[in-house]
Amino acid sequence: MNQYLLDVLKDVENKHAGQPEFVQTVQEVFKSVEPLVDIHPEYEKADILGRMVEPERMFTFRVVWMDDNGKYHTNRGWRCQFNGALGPYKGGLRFQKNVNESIIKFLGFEQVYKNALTGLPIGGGKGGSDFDPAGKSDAEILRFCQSYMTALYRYIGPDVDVPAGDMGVGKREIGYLFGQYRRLKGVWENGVLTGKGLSYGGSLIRPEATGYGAVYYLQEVLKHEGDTIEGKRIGVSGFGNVAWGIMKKAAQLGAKVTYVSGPDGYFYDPDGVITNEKLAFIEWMRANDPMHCKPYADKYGVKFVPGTKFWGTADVDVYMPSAIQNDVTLKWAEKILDSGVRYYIEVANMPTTNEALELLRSSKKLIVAPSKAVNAGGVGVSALEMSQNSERLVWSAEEVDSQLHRMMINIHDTSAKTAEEFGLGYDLVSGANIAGFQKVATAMLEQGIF
Ligand code: 2IT
Repeated sequence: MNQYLLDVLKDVENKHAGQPEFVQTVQEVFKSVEPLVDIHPEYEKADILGRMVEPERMFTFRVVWMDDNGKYHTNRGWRCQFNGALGPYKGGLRFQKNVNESIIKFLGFEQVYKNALTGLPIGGGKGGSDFDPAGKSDAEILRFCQSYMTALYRYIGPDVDVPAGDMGVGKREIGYLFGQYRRLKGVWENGVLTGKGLSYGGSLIRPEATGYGAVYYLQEVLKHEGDTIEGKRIGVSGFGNVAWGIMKKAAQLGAKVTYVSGPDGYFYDPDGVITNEKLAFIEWMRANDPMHCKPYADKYGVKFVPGTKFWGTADVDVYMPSAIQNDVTLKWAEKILDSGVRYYIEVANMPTTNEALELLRSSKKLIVAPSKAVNAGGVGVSALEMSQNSERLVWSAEEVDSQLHRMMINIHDTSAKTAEEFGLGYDLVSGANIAGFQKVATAMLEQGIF
């Protein structure tokens, strides 16, 4: 391995031994970019790799909120402003009880290269809290969001750092966060957050963007293989916002999601989650019972299998892990390989462990597409929301959707072309990592040392 790269990697492994998710993503990206680092000795001189693994700025803050009984609670908030070479820091907020520094940093690191791939002027950042939204009343969510923004508002802004949603943060939370930002600043700066409601600067298609983008990307992969999306059966893990967007777009294009898993097990709907009624029920489950997908099976009289995942056993054409990091471990990857499925399209951020990913990629038996390319449509449309806010105009759904579609075609083609240039064949994982990394590295070099 390239000695410089190895040294930086060793340093990260030693320094951050207690941050497994962060170390995992650095290992994955660094392994891919080795051929790029080999031909760019100036990276070592400017210590580009050393800089890439050190956030420009990262901070924690106390978030105190009062529950409905008048009791106080203290949570921890984070914001990681990882890399601003391409634009204002941009990335979501995750509210989930197991969030920690490692998870925020892994998400921030991924975000840097993902955002570069969109082709839009956004740097990478991420934030969140170990606050558990499960079972909280609306008033409790409101008070938490207000406290969170009170701690954060000084450090963000439309040209500084633009948070959005991630797990546990949707339109409601963004609304409460924005209301508090506006109250504290006393200015109209709606470009400070994305994923807003439509009445105050949100973008049409933003809720659907991540899922729609993932399906557009899948279409390009299929095209490359001389295949089409019509009739394809898809298995997704998760039934959150991203999975919902996949179900909707797949249905529009004549494909169908037939397997869906949740924390409680999975269901199999041979007709697919394709009708408006079923899609609305998925939205209802996400809002009201996010730990269980069994209610769908009960309502529509389809098969439910408790306590397990369907990887490798589902009779589908495409797997799209869309739930959470490290969903697919080595054991599941072995089953996926044995099943003979042709397409493994990552959607959630880092849904595959490194050893599972290595097994799937090296087998050459299936096409593996990486999440930082596949799910980039979400943040891509966030950047389009920022554009609309800057020009104080509202674009039509058709306009946003067509820009999203073009963006996804471009991300796929850039990744494929980059891999080709490096003699790697149709390697979408390396292609995305190298293309994203190179763009950020070039901007850092041209901006000098700081
Ligand atoms: O992981 C992601 O790309 C997101 N949660 C979306 C971030 C954004 O700024 O829209």
